[in-house]
Amino acid sequence: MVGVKKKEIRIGMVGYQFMGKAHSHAYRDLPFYFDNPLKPVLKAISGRNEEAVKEAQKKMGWESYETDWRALIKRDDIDVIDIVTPNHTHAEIAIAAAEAGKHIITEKPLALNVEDAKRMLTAVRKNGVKHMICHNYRFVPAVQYAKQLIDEGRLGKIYHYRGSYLQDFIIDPNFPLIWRLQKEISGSGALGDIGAHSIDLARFLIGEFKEIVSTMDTFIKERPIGEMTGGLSAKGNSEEMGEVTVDDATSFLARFENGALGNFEATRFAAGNRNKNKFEINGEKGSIRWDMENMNNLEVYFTDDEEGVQGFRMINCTEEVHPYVGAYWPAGHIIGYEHTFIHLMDEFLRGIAGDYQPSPNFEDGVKNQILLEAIEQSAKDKKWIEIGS
Ligand code: SOE
Repeated sequence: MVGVKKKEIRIGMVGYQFMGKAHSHAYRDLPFYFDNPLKPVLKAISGRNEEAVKEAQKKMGWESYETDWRALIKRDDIDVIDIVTPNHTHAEIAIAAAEAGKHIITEKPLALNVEDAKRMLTAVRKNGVKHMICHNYRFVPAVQYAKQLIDEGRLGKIYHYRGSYLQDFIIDPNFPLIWRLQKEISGSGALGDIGAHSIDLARFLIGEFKEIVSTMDTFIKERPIGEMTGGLSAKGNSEEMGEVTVDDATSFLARFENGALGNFEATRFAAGNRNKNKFEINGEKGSIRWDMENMNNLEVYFTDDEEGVQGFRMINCTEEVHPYVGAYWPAGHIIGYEHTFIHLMDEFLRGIAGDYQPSPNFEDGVKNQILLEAIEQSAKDKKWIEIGS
């Protein structure tokens, strides 16, 4: 309603690099496109390097900064803590934020291991705060539309799920040993960084995993010690070498609770594939496929299409009927990567305002982490593993 001032929700963000930029942009653009009951206020950003955090504060439009996340959490002018730091810090920050009564949104994977992930879930439940994990690809309009088609039964019984996430940013052996390649900071490699997204998409689209078997490898075992950035374009700056302690590539097979068979691949060694996150789902009445590199399009095939004109057809998911896109441009005017974060934040703030728990949340994060751990274990033991809850 014109003239009615919206209730503000005050955000405090820990971290400010790649994901910090994506989240900051989402909070800023959200009110421009969506009529969310809450108006995000970029209250404070935190980081240990004062120069860098000050620079980020100015550039991304935050009101103030802190150099210690503990100080951020103590502030009573902050309602939400947004965690965009490397993975090994998620648990400590999230648990402290929950205990301080803040709502929490964190980057994926939830933690380094299942034990920490479960402690995080316990903390948010005990303190009654809302929580979310940033599996942003769920919020691509074409992916949301695929989910609608599947839920309406347009594919019938599901037989196959094929999910792959292919990147190539570390294929050069001189690419440095960034934190994403160190197990004690990242938990795992391609598996937890990008395979986690494929796992989340599969769970979102067709349901829970029943069992898995996997194999993984580290092709380049040592790399130059680099800058401590997560940057996908980091440069080596030393003769000194350090050990890569995570997987470069992981493949796994799965069976789902609904009887479908799954085939998954996560790799950072697929030359030419910059960010190819894709899936194909085959059911008794048709198939659906999607690829992040053409994120607005969904390809569908239905067995009951007329003979002679059967074949995959491409839907450009930019029409009013497609989720989220009506808020932007006329049909055919596409949206991009950054918009997935706007949709995710919109859902998060609606959950806080409407007092419901949005998804994907820490419960999804724990289920994802159980799979990540099982996949690593299976590769070690060379055996199928049942997925518990
Ligand atoms: C790097 O591999 C990365 O930024 C991931 O960390 C993100 O989760 C993925 O969306 C894009 O690639």
